[in-house]
Amino acid sequence: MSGQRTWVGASVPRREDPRLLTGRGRFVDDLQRVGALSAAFVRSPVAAADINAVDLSAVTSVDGVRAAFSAVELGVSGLTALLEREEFVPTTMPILATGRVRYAGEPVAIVLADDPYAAEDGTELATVDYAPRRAVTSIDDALAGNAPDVHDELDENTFLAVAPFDDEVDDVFATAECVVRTSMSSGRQNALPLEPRGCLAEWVDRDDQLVVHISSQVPHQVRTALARCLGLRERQVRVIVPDVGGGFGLKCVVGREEIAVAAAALRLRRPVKWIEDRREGLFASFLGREQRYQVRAAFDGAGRILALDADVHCDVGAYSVFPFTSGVEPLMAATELPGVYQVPRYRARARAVATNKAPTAPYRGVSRPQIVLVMERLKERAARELGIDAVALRRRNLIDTFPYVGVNGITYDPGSYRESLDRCEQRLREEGWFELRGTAADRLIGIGFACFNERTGYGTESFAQRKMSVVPGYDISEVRMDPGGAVTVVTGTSAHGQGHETTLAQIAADQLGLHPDAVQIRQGDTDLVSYGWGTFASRSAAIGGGAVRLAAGKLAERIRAIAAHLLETDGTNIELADGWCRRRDDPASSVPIAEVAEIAYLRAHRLPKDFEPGLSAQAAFDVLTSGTFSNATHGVVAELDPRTGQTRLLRYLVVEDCGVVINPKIVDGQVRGGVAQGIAGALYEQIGYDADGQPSAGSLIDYLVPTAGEIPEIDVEHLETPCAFTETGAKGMGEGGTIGAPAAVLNAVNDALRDTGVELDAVPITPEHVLRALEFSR
Ligand code: MCN
Repeated sequence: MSGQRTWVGASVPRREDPRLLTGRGRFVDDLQRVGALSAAFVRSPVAAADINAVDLSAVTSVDGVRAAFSAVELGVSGLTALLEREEFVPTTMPILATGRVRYAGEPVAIVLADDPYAAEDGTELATVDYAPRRAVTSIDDALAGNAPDVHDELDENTFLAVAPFDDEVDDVFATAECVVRTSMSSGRQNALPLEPRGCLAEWVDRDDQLVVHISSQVPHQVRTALARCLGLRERQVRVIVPDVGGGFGLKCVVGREEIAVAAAALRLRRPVKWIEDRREGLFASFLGREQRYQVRAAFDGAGRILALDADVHCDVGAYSVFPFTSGVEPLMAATELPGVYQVPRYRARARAVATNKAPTAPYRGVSRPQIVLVMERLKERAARELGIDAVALRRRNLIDTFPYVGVNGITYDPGSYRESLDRCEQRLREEGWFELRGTAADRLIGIGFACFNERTGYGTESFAQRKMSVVPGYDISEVRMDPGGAVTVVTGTSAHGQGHETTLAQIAADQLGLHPDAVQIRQGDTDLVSYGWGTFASRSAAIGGGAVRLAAGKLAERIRAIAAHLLETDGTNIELADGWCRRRDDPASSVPIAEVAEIAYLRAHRLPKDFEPGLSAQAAFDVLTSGTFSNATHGVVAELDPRTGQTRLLRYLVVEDCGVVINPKIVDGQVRGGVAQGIAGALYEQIGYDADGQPSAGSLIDYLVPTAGEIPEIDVEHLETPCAFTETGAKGMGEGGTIGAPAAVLNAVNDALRDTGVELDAVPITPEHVLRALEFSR
């Protein structure tokens, strides 16, 4: 890539990969401290019970165990996540369960020992006297008249019930030519990052600080929560995020275990480390996705949608998580259901329902995989009833003039909704899949499409509408150049697999006329930047990238001013490129950027008069609109095996548009990873619960994570509609793959089953579901 002058748009190889692929990454568990203790948790074996007594006296008899604390002994208050809405009922998630447990796996006590094995042995000697209660294990269970309360404060086990759009739609349904209904459900999933949760907490006297290394997506939010729970000033807490092996939303909320570990470290004045094991990570961390939709849609005879009426129930588990709360899934679902389609009239009701299961976090895509599933099934069903081609029916309904103000009040910025569908269909046609579908009578082959958008770059205004008590949105970056001309970019975003060390360096390099190798990204440390919101909601390219570009632009101005002084011209006449400052009117008149940097620090007497020494600049960036929407169409060809019921995906095509692509290779990787997670939800992964609330998945033998063997090659094509109001023209895209895949796969499976008269309306689609459908048709 030598000779290249602009870096945004280039497939620069990921700079983080050499260290990660050769075992030189540094994750929390790689960190060692002299005298550190290991933590393990005594967890509730039952889903619902009163705690009569916790006796930890035998625990300390285990060789190597140094201490054990119940909630009372640890004495730390819980986390209360708030939505400032009348419809929201605040509840508290205690750090360790007090008086009552609400899900199997809930932490009741913490054991500290010389090593993790002794700590785990210690947990087995804890005696907890549980008085079991009847567990609430499903949405129906929770809403039944005689249901036990998961929290005393809740009415009908409901954390939040909203009806944000309440159009009078009944008259439309009464007269519409075609009304279709769907009742969709999706299984409970675990985001399952390769690296489980973990932290190392220690008190550092010299800095008067609690230092917590943690596997997290949101270091500053963890700092805020730790300071609040432990009664410290925010300055007294430093949260550092080393390399992270994935988060997928599970690590963008604050875990109670990490707070308990920090409290123990404070109490014992010794470093304490906790690394979650796979078993507790599977069912006792944060889960997601268990939702049910009852939706009807009215269409005219030409297949145009007239009205949408939705009832959404999200099983959010036992607690509201900090800071996003249990409201995040229902609010997202109700607000964004219309998606890429023009919906003139809309009514929605949505609830966050409490059950005796581990709480949910905003898992990649947050409700959008489900709402796309719903909309795309409605389209297929209406097409079938009206005898219209389903792709043509989609085209008739897609938003086609921009900006478009939806019935939900959201302003959709320009995208390539129509073009991505056209291109996706065209390619599958040209490849001959439609003929194969039509003629292969002995093979069950189906084709499925899903059109969707992904709202990204949520700024302060969008989050404020949710009415969270802490409001994410903007981000901050500082760019510094050292006396040798090398650049450090500090950012409030916090990558955990997305490759920001590469892409943010590309953005800064372009502003400064440098090679990206001259730019080092520093992130994930609350002492580096005053506040930052971390990485979630596909915000980092759009918002974090905006702050980096602005800060690098300010720094470039300073460099230009010094160079102009040295070259006896004014700043506007100076161009920064290839590591040089050149006069535009006389390119032979130039000075290396490195020399400017040296002067800024080491020979400041050569600076312009009254010029502040040093080279650094800071900027914040925010998006003050509804956000920016990337979009895509997924096209899938599926084949069902009539003997085993297995679904095999023969072809997977993504035509996507995320505005200006900063790094095509990284975007492709993000799309492919996302699609794999979407296929996992469509065909394989689910945590079930028995009537007592015991989770079915205790290991990866029961929780079916697809391997490379089950994931087809994923072909990605890019369209590019630049965003008008992000600094880089980029829209976010980190969740899109996951959002489109379940709907595209379900549509393909239903298409393959088209002659059976059976339609599947739940994910995951198991071989049993497929066999039952085939059985039904015989
Ligand atoms: N990018 C780009 N051009 C664009 C848009 C994005 O080159 N037009 C690049 C970005 O610079 C960044 C990556 O693509 O390197 C993703 O960018 P973005 O869409 O801004 O998303 P975030 O970086 O904010 O990542 C969050 C998103 C979410 S919400 C989840 S969940 C998720 C995901 O990203 N979890 C992940 N991708 C993941 N990837 C990995 N490996 N691990 C996770 O836990």
